[in-house]
Amino acid sequence: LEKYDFKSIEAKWQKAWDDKQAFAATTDYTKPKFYALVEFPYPSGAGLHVGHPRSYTALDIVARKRRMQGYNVLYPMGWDAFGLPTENFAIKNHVHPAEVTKRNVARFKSQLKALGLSFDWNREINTTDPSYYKWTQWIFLQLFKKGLAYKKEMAVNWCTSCKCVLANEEVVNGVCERCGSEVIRKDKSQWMLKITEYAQRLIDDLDDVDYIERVKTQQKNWIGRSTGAEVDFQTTEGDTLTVYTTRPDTLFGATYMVISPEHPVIEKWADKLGNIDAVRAYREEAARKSDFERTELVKEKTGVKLEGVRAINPVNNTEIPIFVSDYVLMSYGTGAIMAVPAHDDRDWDFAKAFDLPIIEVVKGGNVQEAAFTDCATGIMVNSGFLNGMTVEEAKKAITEFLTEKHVGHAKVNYKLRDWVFSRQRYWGEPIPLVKCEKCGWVPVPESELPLELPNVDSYEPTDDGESPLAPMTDWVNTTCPCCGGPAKRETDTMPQWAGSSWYFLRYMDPHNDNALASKEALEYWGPVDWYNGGMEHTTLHLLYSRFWHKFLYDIGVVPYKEPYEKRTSHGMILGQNPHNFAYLPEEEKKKLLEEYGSEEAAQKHLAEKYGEMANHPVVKMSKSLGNVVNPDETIDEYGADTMRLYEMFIGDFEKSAAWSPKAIKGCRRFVERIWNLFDKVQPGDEYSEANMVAMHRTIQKVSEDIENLKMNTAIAQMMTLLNQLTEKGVNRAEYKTLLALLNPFAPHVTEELWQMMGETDLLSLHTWPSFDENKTVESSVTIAVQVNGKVKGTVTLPMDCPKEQALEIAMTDSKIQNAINGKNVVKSIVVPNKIINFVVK
Ligand code: ANZ
Ligand code: ZN
Repeated sequence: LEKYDFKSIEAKWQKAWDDKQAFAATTDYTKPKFYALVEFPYPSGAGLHVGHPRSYTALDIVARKRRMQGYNVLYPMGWDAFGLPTENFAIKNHVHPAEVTKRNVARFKSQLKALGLSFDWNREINTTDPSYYKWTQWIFLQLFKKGLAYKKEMAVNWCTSCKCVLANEEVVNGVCERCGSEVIRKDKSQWMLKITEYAQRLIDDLDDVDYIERVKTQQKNWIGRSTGAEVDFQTTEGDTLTVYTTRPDTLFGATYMVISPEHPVIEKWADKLGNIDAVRAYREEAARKSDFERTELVKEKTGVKLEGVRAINPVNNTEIPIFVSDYVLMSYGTGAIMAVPAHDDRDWDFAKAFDLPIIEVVKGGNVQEAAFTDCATGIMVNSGFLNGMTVEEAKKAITEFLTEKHVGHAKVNYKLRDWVFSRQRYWGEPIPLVKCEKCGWVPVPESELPLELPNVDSYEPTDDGESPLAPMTDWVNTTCPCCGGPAKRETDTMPQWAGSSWYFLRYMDPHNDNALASKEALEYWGPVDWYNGGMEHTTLHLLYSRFWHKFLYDIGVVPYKEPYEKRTSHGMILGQNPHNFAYLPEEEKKKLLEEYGSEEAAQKHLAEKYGEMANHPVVKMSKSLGNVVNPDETIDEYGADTMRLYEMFIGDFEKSAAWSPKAIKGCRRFVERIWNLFDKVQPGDEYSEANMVAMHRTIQKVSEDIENLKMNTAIAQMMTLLNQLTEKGVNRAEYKTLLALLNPFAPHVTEELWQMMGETDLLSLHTWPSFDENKTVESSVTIAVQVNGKVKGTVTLPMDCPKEQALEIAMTDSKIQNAINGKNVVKSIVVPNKIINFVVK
């Protein structure tokens, strides 16, 4: 046997698969299909991260298994390549973003190929390709034509450094998700997509798909459906102010009202307010804060009372003061609330700060000490006709009362906001609309799509926040497709999320010029059977793409309501923290122990030196910590098969796990032991009696574990089998089955050994091994038989043999008969599958 030379083996089989088009999905639409999908990467300048292959390898294993099971498998890959980092790199280095993208894609592609992933590269797509974004633009135009894209002047999140509008989801803890700079509010006219129109269906249809539970929960919480009532409050000015409340039952406890600083009624009442200047000043201050800051629970409550106007509580006609405060957002509900300090934390804080009355309306707490919010099962008090009712009863009764009196009605609200769909940046899909003075916004004719991005000299956004396309007057000035008059092109581009909102459809028919995909392809391949991706996309990409897909379903483009049948999610791969005691070099550890006496004291010192983060043994990989693992180096040193095995063996798939340079060596030894076993293989076309159960059990376990993404326990089972075959001997049938089971995990070395066994077909396309449930357990067991506590012989019984039968068989054994020797059996004890004891006198 030659030495295991992974480099030549891996190169050889990657080429063979390519040459034979082994992983190309066919257009034979009569075969059963399987569509496996992983999130296509953003081709960043950093290249592949060791986190990427975790998801890609897991579904590669599923895809490979399905091929071996006879399915027509689609497992595609592409590039989500528009976006800020590329553009920022282009600005800094004066290269065209398209050029940067090309380089990054080439690097990513060679890295993915080196991993032996069974992607169908014939179907590679790139969102920045005009032949691709032609259809992204086409979908946008359909949304526009159905009234689901609209332009709106609104306060948006503005990143002071990127000079760019950000979606709410791109603002994390008040700073820009990408660059960490401060985010402020700014009024801008934006294209918006009405995802809110689909809010209820996006919740309801989760019942029809097989997503892991935490994905469903996160989507539901993000959409944030709440039920309550809208209540009209008369004011002493004559205007009514409508509030949204989830607790109409607490109406008798409303002791003041709060409106958002942006509420339009303020300017309407400007002349009548005694303190309009103070109110305006407060509004300006609020404008500088993000929604996150404004609604933070712990924040000190601020506000201004409107002088000269009061509201009237419709249940008891009491006059209550109206405040302006930034904790009420204009973008939710009606932008006005009835404040019930006894039962709401923020209202309670505010009431304490402004010395306002707190009236208990649900019994059970001490509302002068703290808001009693956990009161769903309480009984109403101080509430007129609601007294004595439960909260649930009171909600119903008050809503009926308000409806009858025409001062309110039941109302459902959603937290979900419409999707801010324009960016003032260059590297994105141009929005295919023109503005005509006479006709308004007019779509670019579909025959003129794609509307290509023009070349510009500078990609930098302008200081006033306009897109870099805005100064390109040649391109901007055009004629109206409607009336032929002068018109201007929209210069904003689409956000990064656009291209990924439908990419899974394009893979089904990637070269189609006449449609985003043919009806037959959509019908056959859809929906995606299994989609794996990161939890961080749950409320962004995953929700956006469900929305687009539902829209495409509504206009008859796709035949299914939901894009993905099944969704799973992987945990992150983390790095070891070089500032944590556990991962210091040994001499360093020794030195610190001597100096500080104990490990705890040494760790305390490390935390003082490097900050609190030093206390976490595993952390996100980062350049600054120097713990980034380079996949190229790992493949170079150990080979792709070992890398793949390690990525799967690292821990439970859905949990985060730390990369360990030591543990990867164990996977490499496993591959070498499989290799070395080749020399020991004996002839034999059937499993030997000695290995029968182990073989069937392993096939069963590996088959089932793959379906549950329990790749680590599948590998452990194959390791156990390898031990047994090494010990008890291995024949040809057994070795071949082991190679087939291992093939999806370590495809190169198993192809090579398969060929060395004299097989001529590709193992990757060979049949997946089958098992017999009955043979997965030992069928018989040999146990000791005692007479009066002394072992007198053994019997072989069927597994789990019933007691009566076990005794009968034991009694027929001549040694036992001799031992009993005609005496009386006074008692017989059977411990199933273990031992039999006869007590005789
Ligand atoms: C009275 C009340 C009493 C409330 C009580 C709560 C508890 P969710 O569940 O998130 O929908 N609210 C309404 N509009 C708001 C806005 N624009 N900005 C800030 N807060 C607003 O929350 C709805 C509750 O949040 C509403 O019910 C309202 O306060 C507040 F014991 O009304 B509640
Ligand atoms: Zn016109």
